[in-house]
Amino acid sequence: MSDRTFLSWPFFEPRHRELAERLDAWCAKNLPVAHDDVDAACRELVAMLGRDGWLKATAVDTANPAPLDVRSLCITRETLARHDGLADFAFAMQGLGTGAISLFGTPEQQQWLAKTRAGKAISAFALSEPRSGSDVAAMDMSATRDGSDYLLTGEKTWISNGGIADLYIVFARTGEAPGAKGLSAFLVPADSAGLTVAERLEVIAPHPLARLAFDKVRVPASALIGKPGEGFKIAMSVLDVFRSTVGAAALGFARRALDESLVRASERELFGAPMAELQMVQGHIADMALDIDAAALLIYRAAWTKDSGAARVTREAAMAKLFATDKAQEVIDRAVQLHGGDGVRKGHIVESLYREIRALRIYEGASDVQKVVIARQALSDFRSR
Ligand code: COS
Repeated sequence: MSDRTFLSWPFFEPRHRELAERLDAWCAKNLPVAHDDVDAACRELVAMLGRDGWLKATAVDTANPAPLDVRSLCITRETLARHDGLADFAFAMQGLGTGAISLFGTPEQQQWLAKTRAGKAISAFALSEPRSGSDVAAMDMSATRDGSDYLLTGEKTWISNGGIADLYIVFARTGEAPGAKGLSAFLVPADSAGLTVAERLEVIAPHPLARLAFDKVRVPASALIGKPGEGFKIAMSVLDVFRSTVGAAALGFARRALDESLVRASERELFGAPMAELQMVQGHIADMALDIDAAALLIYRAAWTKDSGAARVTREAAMAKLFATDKAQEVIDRAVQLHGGDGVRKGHIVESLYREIRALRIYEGASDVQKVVIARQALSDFRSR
């Protein structure tokens, strides 16, 4: 059983504590699922999570609209990640993939949300391109007007759920202005003519990932999310909500690594006593526990700030993601060390955590980008004093 004391922190309401307990029990019963075929596993996970109501937090309920609750998103990701990284992935992408519709969609566009919240449609967020990852404003993909339609042409890559999604939120250059002010967001159904999976991408912790090609993909003007030229701000606003949740997933991986290490240190004998008696082992455990609590404080500070009505939490979310993902990598590395040979043995939970954590320091804004975001804000706050 993981440390649950953080749930009594003042960031939470009783409903969050109840969510954590109920979901943990559900996970213990239903996870992990087999990962041999990641596409099938993700489809199964989305269906299971939707059937049992866990996807409701990922998108707004159009019948009863309320802002996305970032604390619920974080608690859910942390809990799922602790049990099964692919379950966390399946949950998270339903939110990231529909975030632009939840925040800026028309009532017609928001009709998709009933399906994604029920696990009956899979969504994806298509921002990165072969020549534009961290530098979003450098994107090449174009959307040109053709009568009352738009034609989308170009490539998107590193698209999670690419190949299994039913809908893609696609960012493209509409050219109202150079750079960041000339991008727009579109809702593109996966069965649109001219949209193909150009390549499936294999990574160290397998999950559905693809490069997509758009060859004059025609969408009606009603597919435009927000106004022309608002795409960059839409993308950043979605990331403001979901970046803290990436930190929460990392926190779940780190907690699992600590839990496994506590068992190992207590049960494994070394030099005639349990490993836990050795001060060098205690040093690892202390650092792990400290990093986990510090990460949790930053994550739930960011989530609580957003839920309390802050218009932007760019700095808080960047800090939470940066610290939690970088520190989770260190925590998991310590867990590998404490597990000795077992820690690098294929199929061991600690070995899979070691592979799972790495991408979180890259996607949704690499650690380096988070530093840029934090520094820019600190400098701008200083200059406006
Ligand atoms: N919310 C709302 N608006 C935002 C915003 C946010 N979080 N961040 C920036 N903006 C606005 C800015 O205020 C600016 O508008 P004004 O000129 O009207 O003030 C505009 O957007 C451009 O911002 P900026 O000048 O900071 O843009 P840059 O091109 O310098 O990009 C970084 C900044 C690098 C921070 C951005 O491109 C980024 O986050 N990159 C990482 C992208 C990422 O996460 N990729 C992974 C894809 S998902 S796997």
